Amino acid sequence: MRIQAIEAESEIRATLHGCRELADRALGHWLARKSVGLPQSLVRAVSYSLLAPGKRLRPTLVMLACEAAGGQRDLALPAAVAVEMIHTYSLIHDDLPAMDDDDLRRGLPTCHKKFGEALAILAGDELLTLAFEVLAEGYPPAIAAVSVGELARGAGGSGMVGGQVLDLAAEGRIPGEARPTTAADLEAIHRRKTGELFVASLRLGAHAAGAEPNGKVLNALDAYGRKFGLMFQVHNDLLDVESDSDTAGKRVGKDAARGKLTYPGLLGIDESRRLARQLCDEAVTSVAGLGDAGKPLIDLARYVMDRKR
Ligand code: GRG
Repeated sequence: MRIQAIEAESEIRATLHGCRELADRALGHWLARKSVGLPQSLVRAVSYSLLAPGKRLRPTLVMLACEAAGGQRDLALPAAVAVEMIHTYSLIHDDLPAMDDDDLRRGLPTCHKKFGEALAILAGDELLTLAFEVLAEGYPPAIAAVSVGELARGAGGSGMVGGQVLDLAAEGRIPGEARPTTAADLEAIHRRKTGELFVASLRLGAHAAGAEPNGKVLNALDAYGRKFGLMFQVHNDLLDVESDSDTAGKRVGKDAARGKLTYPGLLGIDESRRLARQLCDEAVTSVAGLGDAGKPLIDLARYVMDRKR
């Protein structure tokens, strides 16, 4: 059993490395292709944040979902790039003084610390817009149209942006919005704020492979994405309590300092760890029916549970 776990970990490390390399190359390619004629300051700010050393977890999910649906990794690349652009825009905007006010991201000064607030806002806007352009140019029209809808749902008010509003409301910072306080509220915040973009990543990968709408693969990926997203967030809250900023590559301990609604704050550390393990098991069960094609997703969920940043 122990040997199997060690083998699974070394396999997923190799898979993550391969996906990260592919994603980085594709990001560089699309950035170069779409930067011609743009103001150089904008290109510098966008490149700085997008090419900073992120884990490329969402692009990896796009690629693994594409393979789980029977496609080749290459097919997933435009969608992988688009999702990473949306994710990076959200990090740039989240770090702004009006939001989470952070000065360290991916081990580097945040975009607004380096380039000023106005250009950081515009770099985020550019990434948000460019993501959809990449989908439109990267796929045949039918797949592009479905993909644009998926990404908009994951990123917009029903997903990430809506979740961010509720997250700020929990800190009492959105006038007129009820203040979320319970564990159910917290789950609803994270389902939107981080979960929906994970679900969209998986669905985009399946569409790139030409998966049947509402078929077995898409349903399994949806269930996996929901559990994976929540597990990721519970674990993220734990890292904020338990890690240090050198290891995490960002400021830690800030959630409690700001009185944020978090899993360790609501449930305690031990119960949060138990919940993260349970969600991991449920994510694994969701894709067990996909056979060998789903194995990298299983190994990824277990690996992410052990991450330190
Ligand atoms: C500003 C519209 C808007 C949304 C912001 C996702 C988000 C909403 C804010 C990020 C704040 C945060 C730290 C959330 C916790 C989960 C999370 C998204 C962590 C960062 O993702 P990783 O760990 O980062 O995948 P890397 O840098 O590896 O890509």
